[in-house]
Amino acid sequence: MAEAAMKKPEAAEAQDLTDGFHLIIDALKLNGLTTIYGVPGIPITDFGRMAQAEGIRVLSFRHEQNAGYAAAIAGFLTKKPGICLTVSAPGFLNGLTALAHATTNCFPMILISGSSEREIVDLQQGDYEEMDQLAIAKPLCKAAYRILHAQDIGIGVARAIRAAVSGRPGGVYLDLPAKLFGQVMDAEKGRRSLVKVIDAAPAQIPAPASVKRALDVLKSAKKPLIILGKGAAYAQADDAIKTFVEKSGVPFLPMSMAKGLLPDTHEQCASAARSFVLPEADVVVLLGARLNWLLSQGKGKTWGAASAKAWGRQKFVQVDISPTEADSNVRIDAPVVGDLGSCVAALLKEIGPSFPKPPAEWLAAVAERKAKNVAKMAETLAKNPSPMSFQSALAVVRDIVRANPDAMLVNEGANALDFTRSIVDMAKPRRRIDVGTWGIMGIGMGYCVAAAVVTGQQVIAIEGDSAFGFSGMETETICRYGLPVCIVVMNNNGVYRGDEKNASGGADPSPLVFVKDARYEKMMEAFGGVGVHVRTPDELRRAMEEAIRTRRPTLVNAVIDEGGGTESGRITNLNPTAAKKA
Ligand code: ADP
Ligand code: TPW
Ligand code: MG
Repeated sequence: MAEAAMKKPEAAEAQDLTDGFHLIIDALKLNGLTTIYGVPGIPITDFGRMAQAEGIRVLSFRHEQNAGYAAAIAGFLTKKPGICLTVSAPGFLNGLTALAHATTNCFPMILISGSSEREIVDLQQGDYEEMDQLAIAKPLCKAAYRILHAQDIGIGVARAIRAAVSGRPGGVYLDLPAKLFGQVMDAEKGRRSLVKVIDAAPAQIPAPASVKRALDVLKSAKKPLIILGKGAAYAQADDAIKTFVEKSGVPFLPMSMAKGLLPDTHEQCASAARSFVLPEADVVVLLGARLNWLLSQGKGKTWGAASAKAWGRQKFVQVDISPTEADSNVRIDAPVVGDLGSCVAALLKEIGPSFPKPPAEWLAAVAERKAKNVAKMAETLAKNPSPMSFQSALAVVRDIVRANPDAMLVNEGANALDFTRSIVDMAKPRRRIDVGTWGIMGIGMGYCVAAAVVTGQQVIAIEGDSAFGFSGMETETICRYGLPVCIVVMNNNGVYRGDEKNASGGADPSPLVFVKDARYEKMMEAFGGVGVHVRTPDELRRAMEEAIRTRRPTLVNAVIDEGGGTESGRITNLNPTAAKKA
């Protein structure tokens, strides 16, 4: 782009004009949205350049999906919508998976996409990258808007921000046709048309009666349990949540991205006794967690019921910002609707000093089960098999994370995910980010970039070798921006395991296995980062410590026993079974 184009149009100097490009940039900056994750191209190339020139951090990715995942998790970490910027049609579609992911996970995000000429698109006359993007985005996000006129940019951006962060957060699509960018208007009028959003996510105070009802239900419990979900992590009400859990004395179970809200080593943490407390509990308090598949829909054997569809005996208290979440799967005896911070504050106000602690027998039973399982795990972790097992490698990661409690932990894969979640303790809130509600593969490198950019902290990514492959090209992005990311590829030669054979006896490998002994570390070396190939826990420890000491982009290719994993990790049961095996 010519130098001159970086400035406002020449005529603008004389007449003080502005244009669509600058109004969008100004609208974002006015609302504190100063980072964009995207991929350039028609019609947003100049927009990206100008945004960078105007002080916005513009991070370019190698694929829009990864930029989108970065924006989604930036939304989770900051409570502000993460911004993803894409080109029309194919770029938009590449970003759309991430927008849907953000919506499903209740993360605030705005996908801003350039689009082609409306009049040509609408008559289907075959424009460059023609697609009715607004219509396609609508069912996959919380709200979708299009801005046609420069004077509407202020309002359009404000609407997108409010839709993303208010109530239950989610993904918003903002469609910007190519023609909008060049539209010119009087600069002063333009300035006045911009909107600084006031109180984008207003506090939602729960009804006092609902708070009282919740505490009455909790008081009646003989075996209470608190489940912390990522909605509680998102709320950034860490102190209030900790105080509530500790005052109540109730054992708690963190969902994976709520790990660290209270330390996993907290004496009330019941993670190591999960399969005991879920069926045994009689009252369960859900704080920002849905009774979806991750909690067996609140019913079935997991909850001590006789059959898969039957309800257990539990009573549920559910604290959630969404008024329609309650009763989605089983009866909720005490719904408390509001933002988590306000709800927990209200619960704390009511709870008083004389609130009864849970019966000692319950606490003792949980503690006993915990101790038994922890001892069993310690035995496994102490082994040093060759090749490394997931457990012997993750024992190292556990130590490194313990020594670096502020580091961000990104995690995806199947066995690589499940073992990490159960072995690696988190000490602080919002340090663990993972596959989320869909169990999606591919979030890895996008999350690494955003985590490093948003927090400035060291990032450690524990990646299945398959999982890593979905976004592996972004190692270049990590090197380009010099981010302190240490990726550990748990290399077991395939999806779930690497020892499977082609059942037909043919020459093709099984659909689940990859090239044997692939040297993933060379990908990082290709872009100037550090690559290390490790076969033992000691080598892994040294490589990770060095990565953290130097803060250099590092990929550690950790050779793991290719027969050590199980199908789908912990969720083997979700695979349909054939009457006749292949
Ligand atoms: P997890 O996967 O950790 O169990 P879910 O994503 O299933 O968590 O549930 C998160 C829940 O948190 C959603 O129902 C969402 O409406 C809720 N939530 C999100 N933000 C807030 C908030 N600020 N206050 C209260 N609830 C929230
Ligand atoms: C977008 C299905 C779930 S887990 C997984 C796949 C392909 C990879 C497991 O292998 P990996 O881990 O990462 O090597 P490990 O340790 O067990 O060997 N496409 C998307 N999302 C999902 N969840 C899948 C496919 C899947
Ligand atoms: Mg694998």
